[in-house]
Amino acid sequence: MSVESVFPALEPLLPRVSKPVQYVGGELNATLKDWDSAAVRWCLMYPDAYEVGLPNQGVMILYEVLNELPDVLAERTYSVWPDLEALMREHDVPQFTVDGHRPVGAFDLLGVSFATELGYTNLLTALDLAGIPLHAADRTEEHPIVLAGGHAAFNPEPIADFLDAAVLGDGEEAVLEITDIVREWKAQGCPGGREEVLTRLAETGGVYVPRFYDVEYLPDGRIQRVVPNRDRVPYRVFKRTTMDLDAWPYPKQPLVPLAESVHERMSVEIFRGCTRGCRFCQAGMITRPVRERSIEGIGAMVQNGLAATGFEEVGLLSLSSADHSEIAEVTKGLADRYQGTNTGLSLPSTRVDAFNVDLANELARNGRRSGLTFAPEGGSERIRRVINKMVSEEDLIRTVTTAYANGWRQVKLYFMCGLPTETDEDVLQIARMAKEVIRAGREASGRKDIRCTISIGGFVPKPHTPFQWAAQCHPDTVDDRLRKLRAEVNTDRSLGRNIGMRYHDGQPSLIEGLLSRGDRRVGRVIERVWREGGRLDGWSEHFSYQRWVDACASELPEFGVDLDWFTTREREETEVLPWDHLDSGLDKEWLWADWQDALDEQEQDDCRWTPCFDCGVCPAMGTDIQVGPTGRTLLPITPVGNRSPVSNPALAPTS
Ligand code: B12
Ligand code: SF4
Repeated sequence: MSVESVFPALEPLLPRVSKPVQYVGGELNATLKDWDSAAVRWCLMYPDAYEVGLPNQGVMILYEVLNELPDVLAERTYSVWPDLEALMREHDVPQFTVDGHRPVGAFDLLGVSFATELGYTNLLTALDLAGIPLHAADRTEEHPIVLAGGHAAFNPEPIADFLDAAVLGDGEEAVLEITDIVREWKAQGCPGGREEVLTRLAETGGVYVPRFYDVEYLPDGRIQRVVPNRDRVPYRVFKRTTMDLDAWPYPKQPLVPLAESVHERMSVEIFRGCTRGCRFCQAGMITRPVRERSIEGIGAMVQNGLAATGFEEVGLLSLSSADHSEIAEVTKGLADRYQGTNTGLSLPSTRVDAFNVDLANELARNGRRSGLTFAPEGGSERIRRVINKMVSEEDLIRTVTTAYANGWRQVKLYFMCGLPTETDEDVLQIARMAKEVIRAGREASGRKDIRCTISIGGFVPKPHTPFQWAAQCHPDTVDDRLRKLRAEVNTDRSLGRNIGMRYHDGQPSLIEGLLSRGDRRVGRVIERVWREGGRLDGWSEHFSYQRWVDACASELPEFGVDLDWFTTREREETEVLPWDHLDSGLDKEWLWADWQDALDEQEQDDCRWTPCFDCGVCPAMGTDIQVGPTGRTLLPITPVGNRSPVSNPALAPTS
């Protein structure tokens, strides 16, 4: 049955809201397919405002992978701002897609990509506006299957009541399998209804259906066990891993935003996974093993993507881009190719290493030499041993000195506050380090106008990391340490005025901590916060700490737990964690041993260059690290103007 566009009802509202262009759709490379001829219809959502959501690579990839199937249609939706939400409620306009302005409630599946837990209340807004019951248990065959993915889906328990299913890990192949199952079930006339299609998904072992699992609690509030409550459902759900990135060169046709967005550039993911072993980093742990894209694959994606979009900047994206085994060849090859054009190339923040300054110099050949970003993460060598970020103060000074000597004027350093075992002294070291950086930089560059910005985030312990057992630091302690740090920066004005300091206060991190390590009981808190007006919690102007504290105080005592219990409480080895039945491949015993090593200030090597240390991922997932050097030829060195073909015909540009 055909579905009408809601645009005629939406259009008159747009002049009354801020940034209306974000709701219009029709971006370059957007796809709009015929509704009636599609066998399976996906709506993909990034649960934040358009300006944050549109550049999201995960959604872009899945959108394209799905739309390439002739009988499948995928459209996108983003969170609407509160001004439009109010008007939509007043005029009965449902949550809509930006592609066809079709009501989200009419799709077969609503796939939501969670990079951060602070998007949970946005899910509830979208469901409610779409007319989809908030609770999965209240939905019928009329409603879409609500499916979560992205990093936060590795512990979807806090939103378990609102989800029909969740997928752990890479989505490229998973969405195709899910599509096959839904297509077949629909073609058979939807036998057994919603229950049956969810069972078919669950029985693959790679789709988690929370309602098929019962959680039993101990009298003290801890979890006793999580067990499947029916046959055909596995005890543990495994994560998905896309092994050969060259076989998945997506997005081939990146979307170009209509309105201003957080990323005005094209990104090419040069590898996935990271085995550096930073103990705080959930992304590094859950995306193992490392899988590199080949030099030719990267070159073709850059060339095709630029041709398809007209972007003038390309970011080489990954969790630690300078670690690609052929990064020097990649950067030199690209810099040669785009020399003399308007194309800028960049790396995201990198490890502290002088080699990375060479890379940055290479990439900046074409243009501005503004700022470089490094991530030492901890202020003292002691705390860096705890978090397994092996950088000495000497390395740092040498690296930034090289940067300033090479004409870079601005260095940005990322740190965290509130790390396990941290003391005031560890944090104050950040100020001393920054001053040393300015001193050394002035000497190396012979200039006084250099800058160093220190950017500090509150540490949040995350599931599937060695710090999953750690007590989260209370926001009052974090704020107090940051105040002391500011005072320390300012003790010497001649240096302090060249140091910028950016930080967020500690309160949102505590709520992120609740949502990261929470269990199903936290769902009640999320719902209450949303009912009390909680919207767009990732935005400081909308976030209300008090609303979350009050909701915890109302909803949690009944279970004998509270906000502190979920956040500032250290867990014991034997405690059943809410995500233990969700298999990221990491061996829990290995994680515990690594947590003990952290407390003993013992470091762990990177298995890319040292023997496997048995974290468990490769045997559990049947995978292996995939790194070069491949010895394959470089990108053609001919500048783009001359357009020579790439050496691998399979990866040749499409235009
Ligand atoms: C670019 C980027 C940003 C950009 C752009 C965000 C955007 N719109 O995409 C900006 C600067 C805005 C940003 C902001 C933030 N980011 Co950020 N960001 C990244 C970065 C560098 C790349 C993300 C990416 O494109 N990955 C590649 C894509 C392909 O992977 P993916 O999105 O996970 O998608 C795959 C799967 O997850 C899955 N999948 C995803 N969605 C779905 C949905 C369904 C239904 C299914 C089936 C599958 C599926 O399929 C995809 C393909 O395989 C990552 C680090 C990294 N390399 O991953 C950090 C990262 C994702 N960000 C992170 C954080 C913490 C943030 C912030 C919260 C920081 C802050 N304190 O403000 C904000 C949150 C913004 C917001 N409100 O959402 C963390 C996430 C922490 C975690 N959970 O481990 C990461 C991992 C960095 C890190 N190491 O800490 N970020
Ligand atoms: S199993 Fe071994 S090789 Fe694979 S990611 Fe873990 S430590 Fe590295």
